Amino acid sequence: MGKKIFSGVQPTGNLHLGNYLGAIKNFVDLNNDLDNECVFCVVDLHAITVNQDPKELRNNIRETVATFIASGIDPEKSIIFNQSKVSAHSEAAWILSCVARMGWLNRMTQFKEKAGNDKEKASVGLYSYPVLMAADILLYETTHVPVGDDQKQHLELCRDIAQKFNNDFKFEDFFKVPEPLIQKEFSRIMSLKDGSKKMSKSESSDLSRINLTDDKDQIINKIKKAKTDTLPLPETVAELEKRPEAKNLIGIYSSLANKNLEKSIKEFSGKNFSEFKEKLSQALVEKIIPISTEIKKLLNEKEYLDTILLKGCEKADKIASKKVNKIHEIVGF
Ligand code: AQP
Repeated sequence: MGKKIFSGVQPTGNLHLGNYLGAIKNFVDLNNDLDNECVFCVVDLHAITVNQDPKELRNNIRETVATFIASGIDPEKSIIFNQSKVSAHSEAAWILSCVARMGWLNRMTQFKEKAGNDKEKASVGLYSYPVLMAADILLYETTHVPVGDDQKQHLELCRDIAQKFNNDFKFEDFFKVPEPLIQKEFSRIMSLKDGSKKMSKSESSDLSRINLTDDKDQIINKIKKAKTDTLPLPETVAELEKRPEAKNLIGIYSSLANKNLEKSIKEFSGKNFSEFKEKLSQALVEKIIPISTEIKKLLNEKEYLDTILLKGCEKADKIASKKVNKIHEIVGF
């Protein structure tokens, strides 16, 4: 039987290699399986949990759609839409926020990381973000959620919320309890400047990430400047444990080449980083340049992108509004 897939990407600009290898690449494979029903959401409501410039946000919404399509998601096969235009998401999020417990949210590490030392000044939305994420997923009878490793905890919370709602209202299986689809290897791509930090859009240095809109020279330059250590490449996987930057770069190479770490290590063991980096740049250019060229082309076709969103919103709204109406009945509205 096919899977019902839901996942989202925030339109916060600078979509990067981590987003691609951790999530979007997986979306494409799931989209290509004819048995699956996929919904891919541009989560603009999530984006405004931190300040956004309205004009940039509008452009970033289109850029996210363009990235989905340029990466290989077929808008005829999968639903692509933006969250703010399907009001069931906000409605369900409110109801589910009355089911979720403060204690559960207090444990979310992403809030702690993003709010930093000044939690008092973080938006309430940033705190309750995982409840909205649960609503997104649960509205579509989702069976599987493809995400990067950083979203694992939010997905566990979503499962807890679904189960508590089903229990509280004595409605077994009303919400399907979704399974995470997190790749076993390479599910967390790290910064090119610091192997202990996640590659991220909000990192101030552009040299820390490969953007999906980077050109060939930018990619080559970023890989040249990527942090490494002074040792030659290792001979075993175990040796990588204490070498986070080397592990990350070999991981990126392996993921692009669809190889496991062991195979890549065999290919490069004992060689120096400059030789490896050349091969890595080549693999990146081969993968990223066709995507970045297509993104740039699609960004000139605003009407086409807007039509995809409009059609996607109509399809998504049909599914989500039906589910939210049932939620109303169940809670007694
Ligand atoms: N470094 C990463 N490695 C693997 N997967 C990643 N994802 C994000 N970063 C990595 C996955 O990409 C999907 C979309 O993420 P998002 O854009 O909605 O939000 P995010 O996880 O907050 O992305 P960033 O880049 O880390 O943004 P900032 O800098 O704003 O915090 C998700 O499935 C995510 O797991």
